[in-house]
Amino acid sequence: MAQACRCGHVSGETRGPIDISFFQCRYESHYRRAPRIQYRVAQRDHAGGLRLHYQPQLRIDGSVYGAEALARWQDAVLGDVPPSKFIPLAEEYGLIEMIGTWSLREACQQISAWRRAGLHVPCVSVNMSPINFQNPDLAELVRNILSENDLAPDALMLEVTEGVVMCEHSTAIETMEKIRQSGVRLSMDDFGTGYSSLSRLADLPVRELKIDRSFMRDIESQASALAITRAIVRVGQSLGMTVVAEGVETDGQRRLLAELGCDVTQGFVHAPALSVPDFEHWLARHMATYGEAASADARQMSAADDKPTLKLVSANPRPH
Ligand SMILES: [Ca+2]
Repeated sequence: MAQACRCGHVSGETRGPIDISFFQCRYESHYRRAPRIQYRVAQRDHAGGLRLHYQPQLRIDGSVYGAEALARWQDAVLGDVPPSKFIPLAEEYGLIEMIGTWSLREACQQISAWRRAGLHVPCVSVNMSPINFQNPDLAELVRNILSENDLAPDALMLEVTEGVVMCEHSTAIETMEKIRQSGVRLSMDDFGTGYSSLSRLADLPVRELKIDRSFMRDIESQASALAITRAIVRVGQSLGMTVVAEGVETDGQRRLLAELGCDVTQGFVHAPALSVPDFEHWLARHMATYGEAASADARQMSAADDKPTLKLVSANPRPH
């Protein structure tokens, strides 16, 4: 059975289009009706296959911090296949490293295209598999992709999960260190549900901490969820990391996270993961609204500044 499951093949390099075909295993009940699962990892204008969608990440003041690139599989026969179904399957068939590399290249091409069009997305986060970090040449690959797209290293963030560092002296840690040295930042994804120790976290070259979405659900109603979230924010702050909360759905959750000192929020409260055209529309709308709000704030501050400052200066002249 295991042999039968490894009948996939990969043709071509990560620069698409790439056709990947593999046969359904009989025990995969999700796809029982499909005699063969076939998907194509293709360039953006190719029919079907993988696409990246982008979910906005906003700082607490409403300015754009970046976006997370999330893979979507739109299959000609099966329709939209959610990542919860195709990622475990891709892991099983040994395709997950290729999806990470493809996402990296696709995201960089997209950032570059946005910048050429005058849309500034400060940073895009790409989800990488622990398997990607077993590749000692990953740092060089990242450098080459950035250079091909004329991007500085701070345009990119690589998200890793706690599983990447299960072995103390693994290739993964050396790869992470090489990536840090190149100036590309690393983010610890889904933090709070795995088993990595805090001392290990402190040793890792990670600049961002993402609080697992599971804590958001109950943050307003359960003292334990709030306490864990507060603790994670403190850990991140103490280690000088940017703390990002994902899965934020309500304004109440967003306000609570702001009070806790969380730096960035991501979730339905702002927008779901959006296709490229939808993300561009969202960004244009947000920039217009945020720009207006920021100008109004500036006008208010300047009006408030004028009177009290003049009074203060005249009432309390300070010695030089
Ligand atoms: Ca992620």
